[in-house]
Amino acid sequence: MTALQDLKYGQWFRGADVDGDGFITQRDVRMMSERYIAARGTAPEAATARLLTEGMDGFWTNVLAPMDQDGDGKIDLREMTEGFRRVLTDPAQYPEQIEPVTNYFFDLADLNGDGKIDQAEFQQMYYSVAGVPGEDCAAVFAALDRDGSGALDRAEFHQAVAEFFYGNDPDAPANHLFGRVAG
Ligand SMILES: [Ca+2]
Ligand SMILES: [Ca+2]
Ligand SMILES: [Ca+2]
Repeated sequence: MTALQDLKYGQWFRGADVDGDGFITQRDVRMMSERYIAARGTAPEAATARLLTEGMDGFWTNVLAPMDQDGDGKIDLREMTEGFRRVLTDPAQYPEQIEPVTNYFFDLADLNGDGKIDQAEFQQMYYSVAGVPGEDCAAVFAALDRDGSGALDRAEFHQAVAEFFYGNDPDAPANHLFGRVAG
């Protein structure tokens, strides 16, 4: 596997370690859900909020928790990198592994509910939740919006997330989806 994937996974790890203790735990995953929901201003009991929380819990149980090699209940950077490399080998698995969570996230990020994520919506979610700087967001958004329509539809968004997790193209704009990576 490649250095590029290590860089991408490392960037994702920094965002996912919400409390900054150097590990991803179930608590981080819960806090991530809460932040997305708070950024959206959605009531936690609303359907989209509940679905995201359940989806993220499932992502923890099915994808992250099995990476905990030493069984301490925490995923460190090495465990996560090795786990992603082991598990995320086949883009054909995207519909089972990542698509459900991405769908909930899309619904939450689509603030005005028009089925598309425009630049302001994109920027708000990434800045307020993952701390991705606004200028990175603007550049990534422009590159992902290939037809220049000013918005990402659901298919474009899935394509970007799939490229981030499975792709190996150093020039793919989706590499920077969770903050700029070097190289
Ligand atoms: Ca943590
Ligand atoms: Ca561990
Ligand atoms: Ca929208």
